[in-house]
Amino acid sequence: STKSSAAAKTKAKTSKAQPVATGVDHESLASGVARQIRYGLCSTEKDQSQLFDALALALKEQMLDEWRETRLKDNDFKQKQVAYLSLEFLMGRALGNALLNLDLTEQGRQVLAQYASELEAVEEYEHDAGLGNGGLGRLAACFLDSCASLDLSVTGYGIRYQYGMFAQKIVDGYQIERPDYWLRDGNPWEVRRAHRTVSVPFFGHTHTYEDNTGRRHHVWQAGQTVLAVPHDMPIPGYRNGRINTLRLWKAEADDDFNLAEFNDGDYTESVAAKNLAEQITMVLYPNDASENGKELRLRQQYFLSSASLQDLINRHLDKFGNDFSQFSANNVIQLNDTHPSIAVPELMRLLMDKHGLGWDEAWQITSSSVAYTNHTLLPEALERWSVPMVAHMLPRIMEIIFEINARYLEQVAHQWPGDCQKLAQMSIIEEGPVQHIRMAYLAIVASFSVNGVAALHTKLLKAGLFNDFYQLWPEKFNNRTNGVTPRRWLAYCNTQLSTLISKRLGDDWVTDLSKLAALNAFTADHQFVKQWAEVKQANKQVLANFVEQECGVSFDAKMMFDVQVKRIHEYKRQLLNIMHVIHLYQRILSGDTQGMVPRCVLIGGKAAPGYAMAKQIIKLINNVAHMVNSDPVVTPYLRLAFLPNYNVSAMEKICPGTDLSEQISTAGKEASGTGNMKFMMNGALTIGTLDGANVEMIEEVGEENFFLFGLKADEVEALKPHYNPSEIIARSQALQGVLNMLEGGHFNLVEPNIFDDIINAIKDPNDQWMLAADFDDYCRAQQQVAKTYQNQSQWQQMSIRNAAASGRFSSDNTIEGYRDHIWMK
Ligand code: GPQ
Repeated sequence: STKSSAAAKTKAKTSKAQPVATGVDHESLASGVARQIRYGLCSTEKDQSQLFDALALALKEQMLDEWRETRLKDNDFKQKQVAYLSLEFLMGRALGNALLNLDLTEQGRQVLAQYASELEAVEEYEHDAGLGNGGLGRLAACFLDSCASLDLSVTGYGIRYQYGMFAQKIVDGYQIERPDYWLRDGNPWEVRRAHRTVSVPFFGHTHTYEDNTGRRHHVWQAGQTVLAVPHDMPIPGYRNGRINTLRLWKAEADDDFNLAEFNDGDYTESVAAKNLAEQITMVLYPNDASENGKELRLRQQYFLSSASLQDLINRHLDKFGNDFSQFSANNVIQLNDTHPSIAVPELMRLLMDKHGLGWDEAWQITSSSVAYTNHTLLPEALERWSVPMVAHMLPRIMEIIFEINARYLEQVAHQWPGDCQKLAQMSIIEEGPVQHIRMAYLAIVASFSVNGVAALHTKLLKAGLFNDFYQLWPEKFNNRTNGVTPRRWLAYCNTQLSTLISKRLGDDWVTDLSKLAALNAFTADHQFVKQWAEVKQANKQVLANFVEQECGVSFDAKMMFDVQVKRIHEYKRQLLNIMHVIHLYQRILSGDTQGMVPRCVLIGGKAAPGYAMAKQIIKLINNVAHMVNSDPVVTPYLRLAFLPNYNVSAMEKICPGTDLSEQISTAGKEASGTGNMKFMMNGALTIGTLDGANVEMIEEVGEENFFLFGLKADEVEALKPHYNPSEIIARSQALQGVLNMLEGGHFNLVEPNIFDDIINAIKDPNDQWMLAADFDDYCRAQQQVAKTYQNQSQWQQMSIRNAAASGRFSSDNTIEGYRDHIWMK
């Protein structure tokens, strides 16, 4: 029946993103900026921050007509509507990207020139929208750009955190967290759309009654309701006239919020208590790939899920009234990890309790609308919510989860008759002193699609973590290898390389990155190779200036730039990197500089505030940097900097100027990685393990153009039971040298013992990350890097081959996969 809908039949066009003439009026940007300065800001001043606001406001104004037209068109449901639900959207800055996508960069420059300003200077006044932790949040942002550019009707639904990812300061080598009040100067891009406000229930109790026809009704008498007010951000497609929406919900108190509780109390106190409602969207939890079980986090998740689903349903009602027969043909809800998976029982609740559907009909709709993306195999990241907590905060939701579980376990019992262990093992409810809800299981049970984010990751999900489910429902599982948007991560952030590429290939590559493969034809063209090297050199100088400014460390653009930027996590092994730096340092001190290439090592990333080991690693990097950089014997060969406050706009300066990209996670632990792709696109070579999307990067570029080292995922698992680091240390001079130096307190003479946990971790037979096991092979691969770098013509050719092979990692390609195999299937 659902097959007959218009949306099901009218698939999105399957062509590549195609630039078309847009309705944007290029002439009026100048007058728009002038008017914004005069009437929008009521300003006479033309300082740079005012110019940023005026230009952003004028640009938003330019987008409004197409934004409205896009919305009106989509409200017709001719194309299936996708709701991308995510607790994180790591957008970074919007100005340069909007100018690029609207083809207004030149006009923008010219307008600013009239005010004696430069675009690059004005851009620095925009606060990063840091509404995410790392890869998962940035992936959502890249996806929004690709969806709009592919002319897909996809709405991002997220939370308008007032405080985004914390700002990281480094004081005496230690990480200090500072609040990121990114909205202090206002947000020129957003449009508050109060008329689409919805109300989200919390607490209270449920009761049931039968009406005179004998039908049972469930009523959730909420103890508290919170308003969700949409704040929309425009997502312009690349020169195609589509402006999609990122809808961010802000929590606000409704007029009788908490009034009941304060009935006998003070009027002013009860009004003041409205603050409690607003807490829900106050701050982003800064944990990357680890859950912390906080009640406020669950409130955020339910708030986002309920508000977004109500919004979807309201749009549906506007068009189809109370007829839900075509809902799942017209809508798909993509869950970005389990963070919004409470949407499953919430959709059931809304359909049954609010719109009168029966269980079977509601379940049919839910289980054919929801799709789930998993982003990690790490057990500490798998969300589990305590049953008593959910029962208290969301009583009706808890009832529905129990019912989903009961019905689903019948299916399990049918598949594995008499197997009680299977039932316990696969139950959505985990038994124990306190029952917990396994959110990943809930998501899998309710989803028509479950996908991993790289081929190896999906394979490991099917073979390990979700094997039981794979046996039950093999058809649900699929892989969608991650990608990054070539607009921000090449066309925008690396103007010089983009220009060089476009001179040879034309500019089709911006919407079809596979076109970069044609660069392979120029690896023997001396003129081209020389220009390629000159662009890298210029970008290295820009990066060196940035490092000098942010870290006070002088990087010499003639040295090799070796970079690892990502969240600090043990599995990502920044510690392995620093052990290699210490090894080089020792070699230099002992006069063994044979075959060494002068290198500048840059490491950046934030540690979750409660992650002690990650914080210790930051301190070690800073202390090693201090010793390395202050020794004139060492600095001609080696320099080291820790970059504070790594974020999206920092990466825009870093990836164009990097020679060597470090992707050195313990094999089997990094689901995909996406920084690896940004570096590759910009012509960096990679040193890495056979992990995540590295596997597919090697497939594309060839092992001879990649510095591969270390244990494979299956070897890591096989070694685990008899891993014996002391044996490995006894056989490795290099490793002994590093450990001796650490144990001798060389880097912490005035702070004894602060690195003891790190030293013990390396020697621990239970070290999951197997640092000692991979150390020697890592050093060998690093020597190969040095040798290759000394042959600059070979290095530059490899660099070109890497960029040429990066086409597969455009998020356009990834989104075409989601479109054809999940959303429009
Ligand atoms: N990832 Cl579960 C995050 O950034 N945060 C998370 O909470 C989880 C995963 C990352 C993952 O570690 C990377 O390997 C992926 O490339 C990225 O998600 C996007 O899929």
